Amino acid sequence: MKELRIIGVPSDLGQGRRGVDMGPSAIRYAGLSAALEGLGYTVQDLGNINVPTPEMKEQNQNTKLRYLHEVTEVSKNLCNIVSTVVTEGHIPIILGGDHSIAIGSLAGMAQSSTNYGVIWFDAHGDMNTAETTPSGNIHGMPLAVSLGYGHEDLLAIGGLKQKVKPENVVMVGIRSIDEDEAKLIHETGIRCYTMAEIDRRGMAKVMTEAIEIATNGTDGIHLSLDLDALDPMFAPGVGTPVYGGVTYREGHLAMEMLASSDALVSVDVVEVNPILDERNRTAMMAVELVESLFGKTVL
Ligand code: NNH
Ligand code: MN
Ligand code: MN
Ligand code: MN
Repeated sequence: MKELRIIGVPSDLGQGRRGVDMGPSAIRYAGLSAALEGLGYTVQDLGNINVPTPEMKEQNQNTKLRYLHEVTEVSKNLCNIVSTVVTEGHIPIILGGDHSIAIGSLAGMAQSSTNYGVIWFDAHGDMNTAETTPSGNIHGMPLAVSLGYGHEDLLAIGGLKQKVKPENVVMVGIRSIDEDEAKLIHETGIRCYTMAEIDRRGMAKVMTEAIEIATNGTDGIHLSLDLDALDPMFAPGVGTPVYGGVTYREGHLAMEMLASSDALVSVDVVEVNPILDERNRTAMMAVELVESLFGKTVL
């Protein structure tokens, strides 16, 4: 059995609401390591990456992208650590922090192969570029960057421009796309399972297809799990909640099906914001989902 390595990235530089930098602590406090050990895994927590706090920095005025320089540095560090973990044959579990950290995790994965499938579990597309972003927040851009679209500093991380192939990328849980962001989704042709499609066809069919797309000829699946994919009823502690999300059981079913696929190579768990949360329940939800992802069953 592969060993698990936990990496914390306490970054809130990629979005506008403070507190998501405490996500790694909240998820650890909710019992992540013990839960995974309970499933029989050997788990090692590598601690947190060093991330500057916004108070230390003047926001760079030369660019529309907020904290571009700092996000780039954090991403490079994460890229190196993820790459080392994968080269050693382990599965990295990367705890955010806002979703900008996925730039570094996918860059790290790409050091060993540019042939991983990606399942982007999110309310949002995260397919904005410097040209299309309405907010300047880099957490709205990581999937675009990983596909080779966006600011050159972000594309240069890890040395190769395109980290993943569009034909093996799937989005699940989507219900909020910015007007200009939609163009890149169509242009790249990535498969986007909206909530409307999940409602109509059911999570089981959607995940069967999603796993098929992400494993078709690939070396495994990277799951990027944004907790705002879940309905705010089950995950209130996120910076940009959107009604009409994935239910408790739909979320678990998706993770259980991924566990059965036996294809998971790495995972991000992002956007948990303890300041906005209710008694750490979003972090607890995150831990529960990760348990299902790593094979927890009833019997
Ligand atoms: N699309 C918006 C933006 O670019 C919001 C992105 N927010 C997220 N993404 N939480 O997952 O700013
Ligand atoms: Mn700066
Ligand atoms: Mn996201
Ligand atoms: Mn989101």
